[in-house]
Amino acid sequence: MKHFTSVKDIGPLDKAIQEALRIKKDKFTENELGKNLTALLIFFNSSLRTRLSTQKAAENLGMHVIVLDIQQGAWNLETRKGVIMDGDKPEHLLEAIPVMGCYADIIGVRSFARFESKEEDYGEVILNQFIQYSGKPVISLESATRHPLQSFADHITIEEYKTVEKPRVVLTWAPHPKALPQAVPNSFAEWMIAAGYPLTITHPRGYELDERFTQGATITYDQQEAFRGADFIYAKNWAAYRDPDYGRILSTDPSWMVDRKKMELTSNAFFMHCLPVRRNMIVTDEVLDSPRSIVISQAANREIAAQVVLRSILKTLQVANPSCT
Ligand code: AN0
Ligand code: CP
Repeated sequence: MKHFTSVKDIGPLDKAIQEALRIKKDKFTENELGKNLTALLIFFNSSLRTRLSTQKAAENLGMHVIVLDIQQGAWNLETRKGVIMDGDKPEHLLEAIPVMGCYADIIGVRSFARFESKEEDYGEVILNQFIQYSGKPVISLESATRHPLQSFADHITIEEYKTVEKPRVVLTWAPHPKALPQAVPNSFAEWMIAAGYPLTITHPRGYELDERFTQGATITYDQQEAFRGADFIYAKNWAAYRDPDYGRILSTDPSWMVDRKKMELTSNAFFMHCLPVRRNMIVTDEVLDSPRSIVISQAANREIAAQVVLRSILKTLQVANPSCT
């Protein structure tokens, strides 16, 4: 694997899952693979799970890790090309990226959708500049349109908890006070469809996702109908995708919150969320605290997902440079 930005980069999914389950049994069998190599994790946005789990995974493989928060201590970075830099941003990504590339063997980047321009967000302008100018393998730590490490961890978690070969998975929109990106639902939909699970997506009118991610899913505006017979309920808020409402909040209707009554419509489904989750907005305390909630297992599997990805890239580096140990 050269870069990891979507499900397409992971290869056959059954093999990736087997690899994940093997690593989960013993995380330290390859703790020399990344010796003398450095993972640089760059955050344009906040993170708890991604920073900790990716750092842990890299350390399990013997790598050094540097974490850089762009908002805290680094120069404020200009990202637009061709502008006169007379504002509050003293450095351009065009220099910063190759400089960061000098200090790293693998670069992880978190850069959310900014909702300033749909073209910029869905063109993955920031992530692609890292791929183009760093000269190093790049891992998405959640980009504008996808969160593949999260989706991979979600897939591992479903494999661990499922009781039927092809579980019925439901992705439901739920209310939130802030406009959130579509990266998690896009990525989850794309990954579940690639895994061959029957996927239903339910949301209020106006919250349709980009069809490039949802082709093959059943889409319904009737949340209760969607929940009937489900094996896994995955809740997430996202802002509108379609024009002219891109990036806007169209609804905060509390009747979309996941509660016990809705969970009772399911086939005793497990409850999933990528976290961080707003209690009693997205989901009631009762559901989140119930034994069917597997959100902590999802978070735990972030370490495993990151380790599978880092390991695969390290193996490629070994081939490219046989002197690596
Ligand atoms: C982010 C999002 O919705 O994309 C990160 C989720 C992993 N969530 C928030 O900003 C609350
Ligand atoms: N799920 C997830 O990516 O969490 P963080 O934003 O805390 O990294």
